[in-house]
Amino acid sequence: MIYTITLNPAIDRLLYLEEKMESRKTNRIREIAYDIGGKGTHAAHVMSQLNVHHLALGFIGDVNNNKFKKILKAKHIKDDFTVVRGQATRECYIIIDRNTTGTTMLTEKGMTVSEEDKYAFIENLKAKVKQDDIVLIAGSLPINFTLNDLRKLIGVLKEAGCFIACDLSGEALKLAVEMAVDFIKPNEFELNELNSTKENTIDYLKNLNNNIQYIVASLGEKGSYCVHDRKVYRVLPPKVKEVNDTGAGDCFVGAFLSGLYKHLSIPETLKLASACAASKVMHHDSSTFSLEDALRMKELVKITEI
Ligand code: TA6
Repeated sequence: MIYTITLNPAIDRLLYLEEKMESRKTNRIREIAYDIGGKGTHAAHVMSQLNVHHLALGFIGDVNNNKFKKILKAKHIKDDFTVVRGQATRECYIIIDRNTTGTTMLTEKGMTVSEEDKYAFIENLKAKVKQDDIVLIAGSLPINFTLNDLRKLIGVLKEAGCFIACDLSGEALKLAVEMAVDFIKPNEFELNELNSTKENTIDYLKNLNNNIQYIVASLGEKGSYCVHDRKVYRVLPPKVKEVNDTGAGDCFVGAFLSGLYKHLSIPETLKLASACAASKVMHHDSSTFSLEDALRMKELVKITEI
């Protein structure tokens, strides 16, 4: 089973503009749509498409529970979120213009979770997670969920003995590295922050691999590096027409963990993940990708060991 933990999920409000957004101008909205938001839920959607046994966990607010659950259902995501009373799941705004020169994301802070909410969430997790499971913690932390709470959460998973994957940033990512989780996916900016002594990137990743089994360093449309077993793989995605890159990294993580879960080889796992992410950027919303296209594009992904 793969559990995804999205501590601070969102409803993505997709704002399609007539033209490129500019300051000091009236930016007309052509169309509005909604999608599931939050990094773990996106990964869960990929797992559902790849027929991987999954369950989405985390916190959701009861104020707009129906709206959120409706989107989860449409995306075939099975869930057991801890419901936070009197709070609303945040909305994040994704701005997409007609000429698609990249999207702009505006994220709300999210809800406030109480000590009782955190307790209920941890107890639910303790009762579920077993040694053979993979658990992904992804995205930002809600208000009042501290680094100490994250330390406790990772500690509970360590005790269960499961595989721990983290798609986190900032101090939360540093903590995941310090606690030697099994998977991280820093982007270029996060990698620079981690590599504070500015060591050569490949050497730094190899050193990190002494404590962390799988590292994917994502470079956006330039692909990624993956380090596992002291081997470094350079991954070049197929060239596609990008319309919305939001959620592409989450899609990669969902497919990568699904590949591990299905015991695919590393090159096969990387091909699948890269092709799913490439398909994602060709779609307008934050989570949709075509499995059919991904399976076709898999063979166009270039992997070299360096
Ligand atoms: O990666 C895309 C996305 O999950 C969006 O759906 C959006 O809601 C946002 O990221 C949330 O990011 P955060 O880091 O605040 O959890």
